[in-house]
Amino acid sequence: MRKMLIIMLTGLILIGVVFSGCKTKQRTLYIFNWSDYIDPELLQQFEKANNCKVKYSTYDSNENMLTKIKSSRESFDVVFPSGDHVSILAAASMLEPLDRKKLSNFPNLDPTLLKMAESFDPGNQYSVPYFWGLTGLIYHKKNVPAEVIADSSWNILANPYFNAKNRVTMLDDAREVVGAALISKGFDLNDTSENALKAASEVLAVWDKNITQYDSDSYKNEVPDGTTWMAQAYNGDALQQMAENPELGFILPKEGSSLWMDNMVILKSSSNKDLAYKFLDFLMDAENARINAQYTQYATPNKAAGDMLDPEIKNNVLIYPPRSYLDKCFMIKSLGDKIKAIDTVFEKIKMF
Ligand code: SPD
Repeated sequence: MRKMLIIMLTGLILIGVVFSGCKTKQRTLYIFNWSDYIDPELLQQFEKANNCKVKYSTYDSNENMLTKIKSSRESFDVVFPSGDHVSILAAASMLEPLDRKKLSNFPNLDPTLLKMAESFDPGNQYSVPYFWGLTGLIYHKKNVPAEVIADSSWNILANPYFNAKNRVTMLDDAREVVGAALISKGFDLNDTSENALKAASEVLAVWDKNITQYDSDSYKNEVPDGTTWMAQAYNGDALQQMAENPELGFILPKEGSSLWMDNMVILKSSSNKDLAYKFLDFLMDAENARINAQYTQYATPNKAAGDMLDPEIKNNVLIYPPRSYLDKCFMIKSLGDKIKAIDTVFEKIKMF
């Protein structure tokens, strides 16, 4: 009898140990996002509130993100593709259809922007808008005289002032680079017709004489430190640098610009979907979205957060340009197989 009692007690103690271990065992959420695109304090808060670890990795282009999630042995739970890449990932059956019941903060999103997002994700089935933005030119006032900027055109990139200086960069992004050339010639950024791409190639051949490198990250350090004088840049990234350094300027070129929306998605292969849902919902919380928008300086699709933004963010025309400017901008669309024509133009320019 006594022996039986000891066996039962030992069993109970073992069960207790196993269960308390489970309770405290931390889950890990794998996030893959653009660089400089979240307030790091929010990640810490999320970890604390959910007793979990966040393993956070970054990328600098949709193309790199796609290659990595297809090839990496590490599996990611939450990724932040731009609209055209939401379409690409959904067509490849890589996305989890979102269960709105698990996203209590979804009503915080702006219905107008959700409607726009339907152009790449019909029914908002797989993605939740995260931030939207525009692409322009960042420069150092000490290195680029006001008269060079005055024209406020994409063609500043061809200005003889930059000849033989090796001080100008563009993004390593076919859609952005070829898109800027198309827009500068009055075409839609999504135009893949022969005459549009011929015109874009001619413009790029001229700009390229002044371009030192096509790179999507280095301008964030190199414009402030003077290595680069002017760079094609995402508006929020430029504004983050400008907040630290009043000698920097940024323009949205007068011809118009690319307009993009980045989104949160859960990968079908995620092994942590419940935690992934919690993360999406956490970032959609009005206060968290406000904090994040103020930190990143990108435009938030979260209406509840937008209403609470500091006036200097809300009224900044480089973040929220007037309707008259947005009408000249083009949303980057998924082009299916036609993307090859744009890639070819870009690769040829990079080869010279
Ligand atoms: N550092 C964040 C940059 C986000 C840019 N995303 C959109 C790219 C569209 N080409």
